Amino acid sequence: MIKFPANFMWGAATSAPQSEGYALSYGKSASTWDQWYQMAPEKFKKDQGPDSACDTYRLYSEDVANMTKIGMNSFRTSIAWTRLIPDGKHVNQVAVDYYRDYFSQLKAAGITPIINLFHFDMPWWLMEKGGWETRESVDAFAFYAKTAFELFGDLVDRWTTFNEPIVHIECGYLTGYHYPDIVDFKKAVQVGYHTLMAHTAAVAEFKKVKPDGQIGIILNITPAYAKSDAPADQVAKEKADLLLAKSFLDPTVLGKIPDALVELLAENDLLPVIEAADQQLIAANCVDFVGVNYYQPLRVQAPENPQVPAVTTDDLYLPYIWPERKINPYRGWEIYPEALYDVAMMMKDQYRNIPWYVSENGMGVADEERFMDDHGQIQDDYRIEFMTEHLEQLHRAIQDGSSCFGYHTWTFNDCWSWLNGYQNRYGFYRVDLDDNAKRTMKKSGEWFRQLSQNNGF
Ligand code: BGP
Repeated sequence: MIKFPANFMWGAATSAPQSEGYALSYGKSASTWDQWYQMAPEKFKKDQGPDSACDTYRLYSEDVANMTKIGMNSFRTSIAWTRLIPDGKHVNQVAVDYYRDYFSQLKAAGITPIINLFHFDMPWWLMEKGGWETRESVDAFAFYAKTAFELFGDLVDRWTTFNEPIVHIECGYLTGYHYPDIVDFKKAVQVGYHTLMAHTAAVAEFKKVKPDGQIGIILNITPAYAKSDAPADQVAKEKADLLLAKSFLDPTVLGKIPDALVELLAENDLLPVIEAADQQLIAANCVDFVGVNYYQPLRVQAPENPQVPAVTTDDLYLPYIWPERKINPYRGWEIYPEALYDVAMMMKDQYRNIPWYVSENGMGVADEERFMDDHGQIQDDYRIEFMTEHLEQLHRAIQDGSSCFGYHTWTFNDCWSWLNGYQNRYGFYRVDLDDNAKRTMKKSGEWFRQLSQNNGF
């Protein structure tokens, strides 16, 4: 029997833009996603835009009841910046009422809310001024954060600032899956830096408004694995670790941007514009906890003829496909639970054993209706196996001293996922878009209830 520590958090995560729907209703203004969808709907799988999110705005009470049914004791979602402060200045009371009722219902059901502030949903009014490219974004985010802490701080004790900052940086400015869909390494680094400073400013506000609360950040983390022991592959691994993991872990947990990262950026003419007081602010505003999103490992090899200065990350490290890998055939991602052990031990050994939790882990499946039985239930044994294997590794790391306090899956209801629309299903509940967003529990929901009731398996 595998038992997890007392008070372990069992739950799931989603985000406002992926679950709420009503993207331009009830006073909400457009985010980059809402605007991009208006401009280029063909980019979105099956033309499914943010309005196809799974209707939580209307169905949140039912969702809270469904969370209870599968034994969740905690849940992460986000606030939509564009719903709460549509013009960046004035609070939308309709949004305040909605979020207050939602968070109150969670608490009344014994489900601890973890509330995140930014899940890739940049307000369009700010994007028009440059989004995270401008320093103005730092102050705008700090104002939003302070407002949210003041409005909901009595209901929510645990907060996070950003979900996967590396993703909006990479996808927006290097690989083209998020707006503004450009390739510009220098801008990517500046966007990353302003994101870090926006996070820092939000933590500073939090310490003033809610000194008794807990503030963290959600990072997609895996230690990079090099193709070989050859020095060039090892250097590629170090560069990937610096850019993708240490860039946010070091300043947010240890209070300092690593010197080696500064050197790497300088060598490639990528240093961002900074302000004199920034380092002091970073040092004074470390997080209380970290959320780690983990899906698949990062495997890298040395690039063959890299350009200097680097034009894209391909000049620093290249993806490597491990021939022996086990793959999720329904999403194409490698399955490697051992990386969760490695990341857990990295948190222990390199990040002062800070309290952390798995804030996303899950298995995406395309065309999941093929696994529906005669009673209309999805028989997702593959997902149960995936999670069990990851939990075994997590448990091993906790036995070895890593301070992990919870496991949240991605996700609770099947939800809308950016350009991928509804292609990859992850939920414990199937959402039927043709039947008024009807929720039906999958087999994994029943499994999760047992898991949480037994605090193990
Ligand atoms: C994570 C994001 C989520 C969600 C998930 C699944 O990185 O935090 O927002 O999108 O990935 O992604 P996909 O639907 O592309 O498989």
